[in-house]
Amino acid sequence: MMFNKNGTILITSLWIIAILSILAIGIGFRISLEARLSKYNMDRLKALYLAKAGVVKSQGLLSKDTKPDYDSIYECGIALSGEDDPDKIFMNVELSESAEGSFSVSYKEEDPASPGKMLDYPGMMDEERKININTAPKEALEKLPGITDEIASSIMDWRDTDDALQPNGAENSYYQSLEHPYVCKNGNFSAIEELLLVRGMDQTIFEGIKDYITIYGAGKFNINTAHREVLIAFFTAFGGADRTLEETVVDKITNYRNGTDGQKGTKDDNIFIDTNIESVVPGLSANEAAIIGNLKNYFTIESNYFRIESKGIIDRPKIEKRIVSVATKNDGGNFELVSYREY
Ligand SMILES: [Ca+2]
Ligand SMILES: [Ca+2]
Repeated sequence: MMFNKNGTILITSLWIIAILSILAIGIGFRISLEARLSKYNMDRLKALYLAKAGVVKSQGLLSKDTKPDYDSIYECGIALSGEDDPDKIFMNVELSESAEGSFSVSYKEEDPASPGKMLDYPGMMDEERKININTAPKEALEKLPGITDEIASSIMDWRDTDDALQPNGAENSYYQSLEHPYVCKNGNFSAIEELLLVRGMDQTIFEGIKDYITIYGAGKFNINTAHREVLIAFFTAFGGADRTLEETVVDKITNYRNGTDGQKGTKDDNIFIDTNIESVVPGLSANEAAIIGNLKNYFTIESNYFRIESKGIIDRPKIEKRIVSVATKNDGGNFELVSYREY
């Protein structure tokens, strides 16, 4: 009887040990999962703060710019001297020797030499290389790819404060008559995506122009940085009557800007340091110089709004956080953010 009783106790004990072991393994697995999850969350947080470091560094460089009178694609918002190089200043920056990650401030733009191919440009992007949809005259807006007279007029009605229709425009009466009615803004665009609310605009047209438009800036484009599409829009709107001639002028300007290597945004780029560019651009005919003269009210050589696209990267495992922000000078002379988004 004793033997049988002991046997029962043994079997019961074995069962208890087995059940406890299964529980222990389960708890152990859960703890390691939580540890891994919290490392992932920590790394994401570190990546975000690395990206923030990129924004803060860029803001600091903007505030220290010793050449604020003009900005180019290569020296965008910063002053370079000697062996300074935007690549070293902005790319793969580590905060310490033992850093587990880095940040990079750069933006992607199409390579003008091979359409469709995107290049990564180190540093900040000025907003004055684009057309400001809050201030641009209708004549320039309607020269953008895909923008009809009707859309350009509707943009004007969207942003003007009155309810008076432009010819071919659209005011509140139109937007209220839609199946899902909404109010005409009668004020400035708060984001470029707001264009999609304007009569006639659609996603396809928007995709075609989104890289050339902005809501920032005093209204003038920067002749040192402006996209070819922006130059073409203004030159064909105000240059004269001869489209071929205007395209030739634009090519002569961008060729001169690109410098001897023919690449935009490189060290040998030529910079316009005043608006009398017709006396600097080589090979202009009298007619072509006159076209530039007609444009004088629409361009400048400096920029005041800078887009900072900063990526924080943790190396292993690879985790990336991105911040897109826009900075401009405040009354105290420092650059503050007017837009900020984390991705
Ligand atoms: Ca209006
Ligand atoms: Ca160049």
